[in-house]
Amino acid sequence: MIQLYHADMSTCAQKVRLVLEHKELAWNSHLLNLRQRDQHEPQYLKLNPNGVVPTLIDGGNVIIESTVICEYLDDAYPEKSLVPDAPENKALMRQWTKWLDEFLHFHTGVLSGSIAFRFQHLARPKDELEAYLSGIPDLRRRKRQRQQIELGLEAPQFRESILAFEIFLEKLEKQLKKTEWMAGDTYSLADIGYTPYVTRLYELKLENWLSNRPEIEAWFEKIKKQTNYTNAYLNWKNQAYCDLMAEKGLEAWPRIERILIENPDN
Ligand SMILES: N[C@@H](CCC(=O)N[C@@H](CS)C(=O)NCC(=O)O)C(=O)O
Repeated sequence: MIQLYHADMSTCAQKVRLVLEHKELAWNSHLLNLRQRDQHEPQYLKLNPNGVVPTLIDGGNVIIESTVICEYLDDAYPEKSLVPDAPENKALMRQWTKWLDEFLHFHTGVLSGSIAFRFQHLARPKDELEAYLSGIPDLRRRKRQRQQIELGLEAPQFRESILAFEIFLEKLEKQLKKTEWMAGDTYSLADIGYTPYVTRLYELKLENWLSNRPEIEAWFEKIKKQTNYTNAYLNWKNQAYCDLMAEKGLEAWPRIERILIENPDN
């Protein structure tokens, strides 16, 4: 049976669970606690040297990188395909998922970390925090984590990440004016990829950001109605994380609004 190493609130793990549940595949859960540093355990690093979730094992094959895992699942289990037939829509889907990996995922990490998750890290003893930081294999990620934990909304990349999210929302609204789903007229890996990232805005109670974006709101209503959203997201929701995100996100909104208003492109 398929084995998935994942975490309840990880956006990348949510993507993979959305695919597994859409395809109604049976899978075994190996739930990691990222705050307890399960992802840095030597046994896990043998599977995923980057020290991140998710990791999928299927028939002895170890697959890492959430976008690659999603594509793998669609190739290996083609029923209820999530890849559009038309080559141009397939290309559009891949442009979206590539942009997610190269751009938006990083900025979402800054947003969630600087606004909310830093408080989980600050609550632990200093030596535990240092052990966590020095266990992060990727040095760029390690530096970013330290800055967002120590500086929060004052972290140098916070403003840039807000503006990056604004670019994303503009781009998505524009796309959804043209097509029913993100990569054409069918639900695809692009919609699945971005579902956790739009969900994150609601978790952080930043939905005001969407108030002039009716296409995204309508798209998200359709997303929430799919059974995989219940099975892959709602059923795995960590209430303590959501409470923290809601509280800290509401506090951060005036600051975010100011950044958006001051944005020279506005
Ligand atoms: N490019 C990787 C990124 C994975 C990633 O960033 N995972 C995060 C959770 S969304 C993680 O495991 N973080 C570990 C940590 O916080 O130490 C993928 O798409 O699988």
